Amino acid sequence: MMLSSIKRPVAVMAAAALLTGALAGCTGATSKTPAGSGPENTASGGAALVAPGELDTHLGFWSSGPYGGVWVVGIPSMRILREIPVFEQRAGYGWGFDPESRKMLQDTLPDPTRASWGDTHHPMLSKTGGNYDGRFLYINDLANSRIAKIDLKIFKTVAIKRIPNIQGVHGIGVHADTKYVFATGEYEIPNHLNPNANADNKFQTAVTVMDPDLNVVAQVPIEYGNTDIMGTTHDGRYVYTTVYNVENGTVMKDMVAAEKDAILFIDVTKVDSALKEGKFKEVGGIKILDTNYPGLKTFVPVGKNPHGVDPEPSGKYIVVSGKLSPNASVVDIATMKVVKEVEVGAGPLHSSFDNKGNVYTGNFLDSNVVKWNLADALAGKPKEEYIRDVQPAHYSPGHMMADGGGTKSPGGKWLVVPNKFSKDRFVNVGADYPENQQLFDISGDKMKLIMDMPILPEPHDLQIAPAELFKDAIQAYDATEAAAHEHKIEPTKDGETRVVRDGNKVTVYTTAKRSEFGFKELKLKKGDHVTIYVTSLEKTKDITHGFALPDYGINKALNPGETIKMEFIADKVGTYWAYCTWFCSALHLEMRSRIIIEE
Ligand code: K7E
Ligand code: CUA
Ligand code: CA
Repeated sequence: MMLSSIKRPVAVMAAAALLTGALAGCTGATSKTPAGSGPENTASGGAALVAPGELDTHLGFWSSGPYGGVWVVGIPSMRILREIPVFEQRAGYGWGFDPESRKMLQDTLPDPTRASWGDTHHPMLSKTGGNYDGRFLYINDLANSRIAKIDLKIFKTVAIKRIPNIQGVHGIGVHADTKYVFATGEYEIPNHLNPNANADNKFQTAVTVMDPDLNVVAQVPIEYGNTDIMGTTHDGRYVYTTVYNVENGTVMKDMVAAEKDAILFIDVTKVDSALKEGKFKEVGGIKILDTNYPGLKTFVPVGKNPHGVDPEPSGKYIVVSGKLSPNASVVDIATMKVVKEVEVGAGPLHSSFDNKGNVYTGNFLDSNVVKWNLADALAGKPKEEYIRDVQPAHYSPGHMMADGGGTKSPGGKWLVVPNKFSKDRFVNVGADYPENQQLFDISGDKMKLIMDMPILPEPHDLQIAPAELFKDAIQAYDATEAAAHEHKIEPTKDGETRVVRDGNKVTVYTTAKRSEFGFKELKLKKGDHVTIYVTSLEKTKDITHGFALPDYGINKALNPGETIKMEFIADKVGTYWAYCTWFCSALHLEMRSRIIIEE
């Protein structure tokens, strides 16, 4: 092995070289290296390489489809850095095993006794002035009509809400200054809103307006059979959504019957004034806006069954992907009219943007990415001119996302294409194929494929922002702060374990450090209601402990300085070991304490 010539992880090199094919032959200078390429030979002239010990320049936040959470991926290495569990239990982080997160999951299910799962489609970063501000990430759960908020200071889910009066939260939108978060309802529920709320009683779904903490501010009833993908304008004025079922069909044949469907614009300033003027009825505590309020809703006819709606950086236009037509429709926001039908290929689903006026549209049927110039297309130039490049995708892309793609200021460097199929791109692992996501360098005239990366089903959609934006994310909690603020308890000092008994209510305040818990043995009585607070005394970053009491369904990761809270009812007599679940030192296995429950 010519190790000296290898400046990046071997697997990555090999993958890139095999898959791009072209890489190996670029210079031919290192033909004996199996990967065939040093950094200088990559499509991007080396900038794509992230050698061991080097850090990624961007972070991507992936929705994971029916995996129910968020993956955080380094770009350009495409290394998975962590998962943020959202709608499903995750033992690794102890998500859904402590009372707080379990409550968040179960209280938002139609039936709290069922296992919680989610179908996450659209992660949306919070914004200030139409650009990502790195504070929060919002994500939908199509399956259980939920939406969640992730705090990017701690990379954890901090709120999950179930949205009333709709079925299937699909598209979500974040206001340009994160004043509101919006959500669509994918599936119709005829007359689901209280008949008294609206005279004509024909509403099928609603667009929901929430505050940044996901409390419902208002709902706008929609008379058509769905609201689908969502976006917001960079000036904060409008939220808009595709409506592919103006037919109110209940079977596919009927949903594609009409020649035209629509984009619905909702004027956010009219939401505010309608609320102010009391133009709403309260139904079950939710303010249902007067749907006839002047200027609140505008339906713009577009080609049948539209899908993606993406705002280009200047803020003037929205690019609507045709799905059934070979066109992307350009909608002028000021006039709310389709000003151009741009032929892009078969089955366009979503588009993203660079900082040079180009649009990247993914065609599901053609299985490619088409780079086209918006100004040239608007000027009516021929297809050969406005289309700047076409690259195959492997295979059949859905979403695509460039860095900063949905904002006023795209970066113009990276494009990630999450594909729906991988077919022959990876070694056979049975009937379930991995999905394939691809990284393109889009900084040059032509898109350059940098990497294929297999991933679990499924990489649905993502947001990409500079890693710099998250530099203030905490690496260790302040133990005193965390105990006092998160749980409102007195912080527990080293060497101290307090057991406070009040009848059969027992509260234990204890600690964790390498490699022992503060208590060596805990004696409880059968029937005790036990609350245990564990404060990590660690100050060193990356030293995580865990606290698991499997017989009582308890398992939670404990970051440096963090305080966690666990509850259980000691209903089984016996001896049970609480143990540390994160490998923390050579004596990690010794990090366990006995809990004895007596009659
Ligand atoms: Cu984002 Cu797939 Cu939910 Cu388009 S939808 S692909
Ligand atoms: Cu603490 Cu392992
Ligand atoms: Ca339709």
